[in-house]
Amino acid sequence: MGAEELTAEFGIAGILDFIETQHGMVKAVTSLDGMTGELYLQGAQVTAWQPPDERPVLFTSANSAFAPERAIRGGVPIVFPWFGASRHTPTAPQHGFARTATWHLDGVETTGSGSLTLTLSLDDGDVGSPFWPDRFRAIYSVTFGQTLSLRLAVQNPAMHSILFEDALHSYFAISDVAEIAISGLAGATYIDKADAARRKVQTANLVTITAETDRVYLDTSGQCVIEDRGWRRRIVVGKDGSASSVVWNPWAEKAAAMVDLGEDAWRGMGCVETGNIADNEVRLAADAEHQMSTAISIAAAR
Ligand code: TA6
Repeated sequence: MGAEELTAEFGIAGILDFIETQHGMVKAVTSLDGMTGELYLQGAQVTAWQPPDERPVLFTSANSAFAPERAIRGGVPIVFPWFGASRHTPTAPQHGFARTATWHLDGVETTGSGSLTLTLSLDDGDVGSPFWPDRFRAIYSVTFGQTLSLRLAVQNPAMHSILFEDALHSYFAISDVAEIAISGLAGATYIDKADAARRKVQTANLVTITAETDRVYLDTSGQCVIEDRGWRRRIVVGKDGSASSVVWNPWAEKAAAMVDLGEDAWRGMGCVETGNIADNEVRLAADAEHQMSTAISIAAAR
């Protein structure tokens, strides 16, 4: 469906509109009680969310491709059905196909408390991936409000179980990478992808970033908090149905090689992701549903 048809069917005057970008991509733009947000149909990717009287919470690169079937650099990409490189098919696209597929918008709902929920879906018939033979149906609900709530449900219509990884690969806007500390991961074991995937334990109470950081924390179901001293705010990342958390910043050298990121942009972004990865991959029984969600909110600095 094009932007005009979507606006006709789902648009809400002054609250929700659909726009076609110069690259032919369709996005939803919302504004409600001072809160603003944005979501692309490609990847069902939230690319902006800003509560009233607050700085933008999500980071989206100005150098991102924003072109059909190219991953958007920033916001909240949906990683499914594999995280990183596929263990089965090295030629398969990094982080799966969900983030470059076009999702269907199935419903829009406003609630009395100043929030707007969009419900989107994707199934195997939409992607026909040569890299993943299984049937699935994914349903994603996005609630823009004082809190940004994201819930991914994956259904298995097959007669046998399926195995997959998933993640909500959130990019947060920060004052400076040197000014943040992340709590909620103390004591957890992590796979250090910046150090030959060695397994280590998070001994320090807070995670700070002083070099390329790419860690998959395992068996951790608690919330994370990004304490940003520079902007004197805390980004609270609550979650459910997720046993893994990922912390990522490419740092200078890797960032310089990423055309869709740009020279110094890496200083102003930090990924704290919610997922089920590696040892925590999901085995979903026949006819069953898996749900994973994250709720992102802003709190004042302590
Ligand atoms: O979540 C961290 C990570 O897996 C890193 O290894 C890095 O590759 C990042 O994702 C970005 O991946 P992308 O495919 O979007 O360039």
